[in-house]
Amino acid sequence: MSRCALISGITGQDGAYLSKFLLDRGYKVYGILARRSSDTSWRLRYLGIDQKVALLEGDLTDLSSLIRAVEDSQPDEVYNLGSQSFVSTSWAQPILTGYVTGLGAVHFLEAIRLTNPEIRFYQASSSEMFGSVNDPTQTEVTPFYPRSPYGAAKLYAHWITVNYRESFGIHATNGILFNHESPIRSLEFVTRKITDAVARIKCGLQDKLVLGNLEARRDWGYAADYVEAMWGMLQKDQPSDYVIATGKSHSVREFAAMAFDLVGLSMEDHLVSDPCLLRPAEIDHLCGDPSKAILQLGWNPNRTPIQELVRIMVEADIHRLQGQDLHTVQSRSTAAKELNPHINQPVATTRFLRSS
Ligand code: NDP
Ligand code: GDR
Repeated sequence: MSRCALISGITGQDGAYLSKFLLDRGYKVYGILARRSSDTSWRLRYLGIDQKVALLEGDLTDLSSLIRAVEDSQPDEVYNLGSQSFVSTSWAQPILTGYVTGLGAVHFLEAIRLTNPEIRFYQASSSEMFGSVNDPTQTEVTPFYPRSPYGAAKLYAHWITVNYRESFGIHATNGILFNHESPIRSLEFVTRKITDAVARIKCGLQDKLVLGNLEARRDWGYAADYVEAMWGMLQKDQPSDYVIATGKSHSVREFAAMAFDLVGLSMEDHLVSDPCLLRPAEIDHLCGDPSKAILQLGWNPNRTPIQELVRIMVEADIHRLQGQDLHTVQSRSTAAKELNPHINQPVATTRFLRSS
């Protein structure tokens, strides 16, 4: 009999790639769809799987809807990918971020404990939990020091997952994933903001790319590679926590330079840094050590080098703008954000910076 998975955040970047990965392996895939006033399934269409997944109405802040979703889908595996996932927004909406990104995890764990504790559970933990780091690379035992309401909410979700594993014997696993990107990354995240802008500048539709901190360093990988690790974690007999990363970090400036180089444009002619886009508290440097995942999951961190990732994203954005990829167009609300580079910044930061 085919296995069955239930995914929160199925309309997000990772939810879409994970669904495709599981469908290709013969899984029946259910997703939790939070009610929105407009269509959010463009990523599922992009991957050609919108008709192949079953969507159940629910919300991570509503325990009863999660219990119903678990009862209706009878999953073998639950992947909790749903989240208010934009770090900047977490300063503007810290309480909502706590409810969805933090408490959402315990709601799901309770739904599992009350219905069928045999279900295996994956929690989307994040490198943002490391925050201020002293060591050059971070592992599963590096101490946490989150620097945003988002990081703090993820830390609660992380530890409650460990707690349900130890208290109730649930097969509950944290994947501590470092930044991973793709052509279906939302436009507010820096990599997609860069590749979209570079494509627009190349096509004569835009002149400037306005960013915040150009020196922040991140460990960027390709989302399609990372979902395989999520699945791999739930196939292990014993649950554990795993860092998923490439082991290499680059600055925002270096990422932008690669994108401009690719299309033969000079970054100096187009890139501007605006202090209004700085965060109230920044994480200067993150770089993961995926040794445990390589050893225990057989996961390969080198499948998509960063130059290849940048190429995939820039080419997809140029394709979109040339109208060859109309079915991937994002919702109007997301698209509107790109028009105003300040819209995604926390109000408090902007006020602080303007008055200082
Ligand atoms: P996205 O922002 O692309 O997707 C977030 C998903 O969560 C969307 O499907 C969204 O639904 C859903 N969601 C938001 N609020 C609720 C709610 N109240 N109830 C149910 N669903 C909700 O994130 P990613 O795919 O990039 O990331 C997946 C997970 O991994 C997230 O938890 C993120 O925090 C975490 N993570 C991501 C990393 C990355 O680099 N991408 C790295 C480390 C961790 P809708 O579309 O309707 O808004
Ligand atoms: P991050 O991703 O906060 O790491 O969270 P993001 O792409 O938003 O920022 C990365 C770094 O780039 C700097 N930066 C800018 N960021 C944005 N968004 N816009 C800009 O204009 C800009 N200029 C510079 C930021 O300051 C930061 O240092 C992502 C999310 O997917 C989380 O959900 C996930 O948990 C972590 O990755 C791991």
